[in-house]
Amino acid sequence: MTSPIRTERDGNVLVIVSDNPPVNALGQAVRAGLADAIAKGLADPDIEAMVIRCDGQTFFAGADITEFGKPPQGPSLPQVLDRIEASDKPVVAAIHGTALGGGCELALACHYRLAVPKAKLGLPEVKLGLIPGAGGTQRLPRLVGAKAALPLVVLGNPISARDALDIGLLDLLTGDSSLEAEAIAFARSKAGQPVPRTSQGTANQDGVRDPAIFDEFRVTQGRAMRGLDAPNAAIAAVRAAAELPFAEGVKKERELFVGLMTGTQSKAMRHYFFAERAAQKIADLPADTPLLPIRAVGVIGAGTMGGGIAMNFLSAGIPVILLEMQQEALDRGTAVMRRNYEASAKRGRMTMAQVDAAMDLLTPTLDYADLADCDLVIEAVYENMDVKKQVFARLDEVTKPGAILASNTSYLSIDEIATATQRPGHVLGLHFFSPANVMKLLEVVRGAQTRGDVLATAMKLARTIGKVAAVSGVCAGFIGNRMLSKRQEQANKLIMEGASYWDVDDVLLEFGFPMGPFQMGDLAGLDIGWHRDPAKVTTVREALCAAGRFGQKAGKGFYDYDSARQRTPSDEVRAIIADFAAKAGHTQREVGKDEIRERLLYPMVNEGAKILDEKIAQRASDIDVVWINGYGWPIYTGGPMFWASTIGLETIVAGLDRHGLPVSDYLRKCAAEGRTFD
Ligand code: 3H9
Repeated sequence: MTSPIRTERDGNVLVIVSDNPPVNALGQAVRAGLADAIAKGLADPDIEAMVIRCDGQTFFAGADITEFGKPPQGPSLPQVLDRIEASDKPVVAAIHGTALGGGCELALACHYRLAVPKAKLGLPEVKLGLIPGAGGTQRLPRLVGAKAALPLVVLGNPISARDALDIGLLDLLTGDSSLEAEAIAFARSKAGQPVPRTSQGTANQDGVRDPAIFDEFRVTQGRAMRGLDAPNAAIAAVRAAAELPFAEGVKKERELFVGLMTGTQSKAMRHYFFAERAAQKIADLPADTPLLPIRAVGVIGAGTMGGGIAMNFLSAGIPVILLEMQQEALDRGTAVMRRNYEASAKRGRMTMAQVDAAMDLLTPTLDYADLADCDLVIEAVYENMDVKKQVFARLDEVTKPGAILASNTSYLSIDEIATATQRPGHVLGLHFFSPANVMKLLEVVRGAQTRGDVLATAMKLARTIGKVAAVSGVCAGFIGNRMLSKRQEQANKLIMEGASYWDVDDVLLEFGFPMGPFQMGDLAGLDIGWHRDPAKVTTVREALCAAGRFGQKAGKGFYDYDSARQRTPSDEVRAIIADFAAKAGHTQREVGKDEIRERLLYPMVNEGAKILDEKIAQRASDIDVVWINGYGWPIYTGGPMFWASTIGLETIVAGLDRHGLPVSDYLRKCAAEGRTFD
């Protein structure tokens, strides 16, 4: 087998090149090749300096994640990096693309680091439930200081080459196309000089002088770290870099790394990493399916949803024609969009010039004829089949042949909507989640007649606008809301049987969701869809509306809210629920948190199993992708289907049976066979 590492000579400089597509992951063959190449450079008396660079789209994007959990094969990454750093001939990292995880650690072990301006550097291991395990937590603070290292190691977000230069992680930015030549010249200029070794750097002393920075960071980043093990371990590792000599700090890092690697959180998060990528692949669609050009997008409806959807495209530089029925609604919608952009600018997420550039791409209109040249039109109007059909019939008339027509419906049949057109092959669902400009998930709903190129184009487009897409077949509520309805059904039943609604919310919060169903109702507004007749009360929700308890915006809903929007359970609501339960003939009883958790979550797994069995989802991991990105399911449990397999499908079946809840044949069969879903 040929090695992915080759060497090229440029006078007295040895250029070590990795060619390991797609992302130059540091698998065993790469590590062995690097170790050999360094040894070769050291042994050759004519070589005075070395450059490490990569072919293809990126510098090393990290350790090879597919090797995790398998028996380790030497040389290990820490060993290779120690050999690089120990070289007394200067070694220069020449970075393009993304130097991530082990790739960034490799760069840290080199004596100098150069990068093209578009490069990104980072230690994203926490996103895999890990911390850097090849000396990164010890070398980085010694190079850039503990304060600058903390966000990189603990939050895992990559930074631009320019920011990396500013904090001292890079030595030099090169021209876009002269990286290799400049790296060689740089290496040559350092030949014969003593090499700076990052492990001997002293910038970490800021953490010694001001040890409070670690606790302060933990407090300010508490929300981002909630429920996760890795970020706390990452803080401990960076702190060790301030407090311990290098060799002992590395030992501490390894201890923490190994502990995380063998834990369930990292297993779940690695599952998610591959799940997100698998979700992009459509089993019966060749990877080279031709894509349709999307140069202009139409959006119907300038309400919260339509406006949010439009912003995704504007932000990606794609012109949008936004259609409304009334001028006033159109003006209101566009004003809200501008306000949202300006709020992002205030938070430093974009510049005012970018706000203007995005808004300049928007054409508001009241005239369907203006949609004639759109390549894609997304409808975000009222959830009513007759209304949707009218809109689609109209769109079919006004748009050019071959334009894709999409519905943002969250429940309705795409197949039925498609019957209103002469182009059912060009109709599909694009289900965005609210707020549509923020939430990551895009459920792409494939109708019975949706064409392959239309589907492939939608999947590609999702990436262009920064969404994580998952494909769903047609059924009421698709993957996400179909499972949500089972949870909501149980939540409503539980409070009738005597569970307190705050316990229901708290169980989900404790599980790791950002909020529970009753908090969610309060946030969204309990009066959404309310008939507005206080005399007509048939549900708890209607009773709350009749009592003026519309949710957070009214200062009261299920909960009472103070001026800081802190919630307290309400006696009035407690009485309303008890009254309803009595009328419905329920004797209320104490319901423990275990029962609540099982009854909320197990029926979701059962519904997920049915969704798989009916082939509405292509694979179990797609369901995990939907729930993690669309509904706040905690990523560190891997999503509902992965979580179910970690606690055991037989446990789920036994729980459902115990609570007298339905169990699908498919779930029972999987459990009986002792297997997992995938
Ligand atoms: C680490 O380094 C631990 C060390 O500290 C300690 C060690 C001792 N390994 O994302 P894409 C595959 S932990 C194996 O679609 P993009 C990916 O599955 C690692 N495979 O491309 C996909 O395969 P397929 C820290 C990997 O252009 C294909 O490459 N590093 C790895 O949108 C293309 O990926 C990270 O966490 C890997 N490390 O984005 C970085 N990376 O085609 C993880 C990717 O079969 N990677 N693959 O589906 C990324 O963030 C993105 O892949 C990257 C490219 C930004 C690089």
